[in-house]
Amino acid sequence: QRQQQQKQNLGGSFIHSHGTKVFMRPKLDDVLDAVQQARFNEKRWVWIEHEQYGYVRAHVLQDSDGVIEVELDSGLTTRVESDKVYPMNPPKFDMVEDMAELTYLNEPSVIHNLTLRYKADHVYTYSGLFLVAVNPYRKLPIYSDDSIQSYRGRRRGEMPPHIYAVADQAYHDMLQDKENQSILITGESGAGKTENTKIVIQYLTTVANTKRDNKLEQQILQANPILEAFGNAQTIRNNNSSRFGKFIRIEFNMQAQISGANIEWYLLEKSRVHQQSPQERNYHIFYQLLNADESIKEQLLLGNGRPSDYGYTKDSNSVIDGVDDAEEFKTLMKSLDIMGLEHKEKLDLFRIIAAVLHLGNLVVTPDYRGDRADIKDFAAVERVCHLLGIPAQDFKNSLLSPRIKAGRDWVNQSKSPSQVKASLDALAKTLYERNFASLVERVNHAIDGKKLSDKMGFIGVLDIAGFEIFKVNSFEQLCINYTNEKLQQFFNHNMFVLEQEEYQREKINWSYIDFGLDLQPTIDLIEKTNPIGILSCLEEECVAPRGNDDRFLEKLSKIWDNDEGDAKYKSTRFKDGFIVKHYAGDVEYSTSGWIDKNKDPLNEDTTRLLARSTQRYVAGLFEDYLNDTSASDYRDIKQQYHQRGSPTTTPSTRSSMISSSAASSPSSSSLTLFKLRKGGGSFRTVGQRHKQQLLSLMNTLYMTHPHFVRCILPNDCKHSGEIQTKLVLDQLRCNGVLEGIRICRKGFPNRLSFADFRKRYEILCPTILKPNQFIDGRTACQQLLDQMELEPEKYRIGTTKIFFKATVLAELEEVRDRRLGDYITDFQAYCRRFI
Ligand code: AD9
Ligand code: MG
Repeated sequence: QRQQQQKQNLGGSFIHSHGTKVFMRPKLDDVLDAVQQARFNEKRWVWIEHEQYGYVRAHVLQDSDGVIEVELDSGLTTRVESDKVYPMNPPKFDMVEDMAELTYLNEPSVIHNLTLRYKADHVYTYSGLFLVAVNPYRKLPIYSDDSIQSYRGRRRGEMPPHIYAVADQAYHDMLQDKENQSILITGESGAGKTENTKIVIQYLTTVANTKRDNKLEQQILQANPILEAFGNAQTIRNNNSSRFGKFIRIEFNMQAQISGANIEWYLLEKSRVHQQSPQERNYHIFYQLLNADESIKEQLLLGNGRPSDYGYTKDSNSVIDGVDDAEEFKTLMKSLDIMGLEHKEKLDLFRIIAAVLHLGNLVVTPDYRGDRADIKDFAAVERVCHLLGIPAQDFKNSLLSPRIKAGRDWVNQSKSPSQVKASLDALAKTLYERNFASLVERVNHAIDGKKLSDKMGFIGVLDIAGFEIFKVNSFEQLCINYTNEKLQQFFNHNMFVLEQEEYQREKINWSYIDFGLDLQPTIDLIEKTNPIGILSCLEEECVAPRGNDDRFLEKLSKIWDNDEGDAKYKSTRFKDGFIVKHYAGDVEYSTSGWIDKNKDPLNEDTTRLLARSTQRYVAGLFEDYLNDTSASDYRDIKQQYHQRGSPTTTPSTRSSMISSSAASSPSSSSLTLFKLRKGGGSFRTVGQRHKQQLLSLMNTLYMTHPHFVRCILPNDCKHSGEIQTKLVLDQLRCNGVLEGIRICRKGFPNRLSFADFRKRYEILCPTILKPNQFIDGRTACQQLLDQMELEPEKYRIGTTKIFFKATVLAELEEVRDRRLGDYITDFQAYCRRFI
């Protein structure tokens, strides 16, 4: 069927080696298609917008003065404005594998094609430079070993679109160009990013297997169930939703075998540890551990506890349909074994999980005076402290009346019950995140491979949440949307800027297109330091005495809210937040709680205890607090601001900053800024850490040859076979696919050097180029192209290369293959004469 498609794209004919067109003997399918085409030609078919279905088919009855009268398939006639009517592609384009080939490239045609393909279980479709992957929501028989083998070393277009084809292309490009590769997989929650990431890794570990010893490959594959146990959770949209982003780098040696791997993680959703929305769950590991063997549970003081017995799990779903947490725990243990973790190491990981569960069960009540907090059940405190290896009474004191430095003196500050509860939750979140960080570090240690000198390069796979627009958007959404803005800019940079630079270098006839997708102003608004952008402004407010959410917002709108038409910032109607114009749409952010979210305040008295824990693992998690004073945190951050030359808060002494912040808000008295473990040593807030990590990711990506995969959620009910048009269109707009197709078709995406072109396609015109005759490359290629009767708009000849419009090379390849086939047949016939 695919071949037929290509034939049809050539208008049913082929260009023969001598440049003449030859018609094939018609087959039944071709005849049927011709009939279908003839029927299509009888009327002028169009798509029109529809409230419920997005778009519906219709044909034009009358067209006058900008208003068109159409008849729908249902027989209904209606009048529509001409700009709401979209031309339909002829039926031969149905199910086309690369949407860049569509004659009419409009939204209804794209969605029509994706829907047809999806219903026929073709979940992968190319779209110019993207691979679009629609979640099938069922197991398809396209991921077998045989399937992997059939994609090995094959050209794009030779096999149906597949994530294997992308993985193979990356592998091939790495070997051929000796260049690092990246595969960027984005999409909404539940769209299939993580599944496709796993499939890429499955492919690479299969094709680049060392055979002798596949322990490393096994470990790389097992990293995933481990990360999923600790980093994934059931959400309304996805029963196995990744609550963090990741970049997995697979390293290769000069023999093209896997020599190691590395995982980088981003933005773990910590708030889930202490609160979940209805119908969602906490991280899988909590439920898995509570379904573990009794012996492990005994050691962790969990007895025969169930999810309903613990504060942090009792309000969530205790089971997921079709998932057996006990089995999952066994799988996790096996994966940890393969990773080489010893019993003690495993127990330490679970120790933190159990401690978090116990922390959630500490009941904070008012003491006899009514305003101060108390924890009556000392045995419960002892359980937490036994697991964490810290003295129970000191821990209790650190929670109820932490020692803080006010000026030169240390004083004890009493806390209210809600403040203590908040610091317990904060501690649970930090314990969980640090445990996760340590786990990834441990996994990296196992899969790091030997530091070989014969490194060929790496293929990095990025699995990160796509653009988010919710009813209420907060700091977390800003971080993820900022990430996507940068990734989209990366795409634009690659596809448009580099592309056009190359055209210029090659002096081909091309007028520069302003694609109107300059994302820099929005990125500046978020990350700039002068004028101070959103993240830096937040940072300043976090360091400032009496810094708070309102003042942050006020400052921000003073700088950025202006009446300029192209402004990317706007205040909200009720002045309770701001609106950012992202490339994917306007997003309204509510700024309540941002200072706390960014500072991630921790009770410092407690962290100092933890840093001195008798449990080495626990002490290791908090070692950065060992010789800590909050004052140095403040000083560090202030210094960073001075160095960057951005506006700072009014200079004040260290002690006054501490005492005034102590007086201002309950949590900031015991405030400690989040610090990156073993990550360069400097102290950072959540925003700063993310900005830094993103910078490093972008630097890595800019040094790679990227491949883009866009995952699409077909419907919001996890059904296979059902496409909700509007939902899908929204995603195609947000993820740049629609814009990408438009731009790809305008340019000349395929290119070959004169020498390569001549070598490869000389066979098509053997009569022109005589073996020993000198013709310069450009002239030779021009002659070849003239002989092929290729229409001039399909290519451009540069100074060293020829550029082709999408699909042209595919046509030439097919003709070449056929020509080669003819030669072989002739040669065989010739040989037979001698037998
Ligand atoms: V999230 O942002 O982490 O919440 P993802 O990662 O985009 O999300 P995920 O890969 O976890 O989504 O896919 C969601 C579910 O869809 C999976 O658990 C599978 O049940 C289902 N899925 C996704 N892709 C495939 C596939 N290629 N084949 C079969 C799939 N099922
Ligand atoms: Mg995921």
